[in-house]
Amino acid sequence: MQIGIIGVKFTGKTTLFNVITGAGLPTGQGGVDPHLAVGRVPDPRLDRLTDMFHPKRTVHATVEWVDIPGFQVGAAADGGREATRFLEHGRKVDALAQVIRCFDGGYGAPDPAGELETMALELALADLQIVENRLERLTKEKTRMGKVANPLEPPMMERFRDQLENDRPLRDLDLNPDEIKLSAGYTFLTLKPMIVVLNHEEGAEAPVEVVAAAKAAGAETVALCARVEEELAELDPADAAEFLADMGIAEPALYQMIRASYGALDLQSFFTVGEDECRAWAVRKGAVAPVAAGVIHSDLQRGFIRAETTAYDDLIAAGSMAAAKKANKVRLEGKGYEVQDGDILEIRFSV
Ligand SMILES: Nc1nc2c(ncn2[C@@H]2O[C@H](COP(=O)(O)OP(=O)(O)OP(=O)(O)O)[C@@H](O)[C@H]2O)c(=O)[nH]1
Ligand SMILES: [Mg+2]
Repeated sequence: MQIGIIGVKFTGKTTLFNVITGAGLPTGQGGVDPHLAVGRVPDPRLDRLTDMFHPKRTVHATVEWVDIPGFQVGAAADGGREATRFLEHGRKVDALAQVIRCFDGGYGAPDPAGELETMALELALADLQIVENRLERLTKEKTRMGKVANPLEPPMMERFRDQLENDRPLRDLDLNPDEIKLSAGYTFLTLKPMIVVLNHEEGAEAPVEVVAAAKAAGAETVALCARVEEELAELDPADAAEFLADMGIAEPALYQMIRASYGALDLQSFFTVGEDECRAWAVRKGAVAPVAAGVIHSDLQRGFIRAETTAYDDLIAAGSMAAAKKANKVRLEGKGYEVQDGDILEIRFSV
């Protein structure tokens, strides 16, 4: 699962990408190639479990991030190639995180509302192009064959066209399961989950009207200061904790961005615990226990018998696994069990 970081040039995309992944790319100089790196998903619950079990190692869930080169507003000077390039990379990812510059930083007066609007327009135009091409082909198909292969498709595409022409993203439409399946093959950009990251100056706040506009377009929003996040990441954990305590905040704002992205990918975490390892694993929301077992190892899915399951809150309330068992908080779940966020699983299997 991949999250693409997109946006206008010089908004702090690479700065954030570096903090999330530790990639150490140079900032402030753009570039034309996308970069991919893995980032850990911070989770205070995993820290709690580590305190409880004192394992030899703690392993976080991860997702992949793609730092997509920024595009220049009015990219016509470049024959539009720059805009096209960024759209191509954007199509390949599962969710988009748009970084918006709310700081000056020597790049001129920020225009967060403008950036949000420009991006929405670029994405919608790209989708509209696909929809119009498809409608044209469907018309030809109808003329030639007397009918189209899938009668659901023309009305769906017409609905998509209306939506995009009204400057609304496709993610805003209520699609039925058939339409979801049908539209999946087209990699529509405005159908992808979107997180809007308002990158502001230290101590400043995100402009409320931009937050509202992003939310109205079905995006989640996170406000942070990439510079501060960068400094925080460089501190050792004790100093970072003190810094956060001084500011009166529980965790870096970046964590919210990562978790919002994780949620946008429709992922949740379950845990495995023990003396050797405490680990968070990413699995799709709604996944059944054998699928979760398969994330750990394919043998565990193949030979799945039962999942010994404890809710995270129950374990914490009980204080130890033994106490949770005594309190009847450890359940045996079968193949049809839908794993819940925070479940602690021990898979029983036989191959
Ligand atoms: N003042 C200030 N500067 C920042 C902040 N975040 C990033 N910058 C600076 O802005 C410049 C551009 O940052 P990058 O992270 O390279 O921006 P980018 O979005 O990756 O740029 P492109 O890849 O060219 O599109 C760098 O010099 C950063 O140090 C911030 O929160 N405040
Ligand atoms: Mg960059």
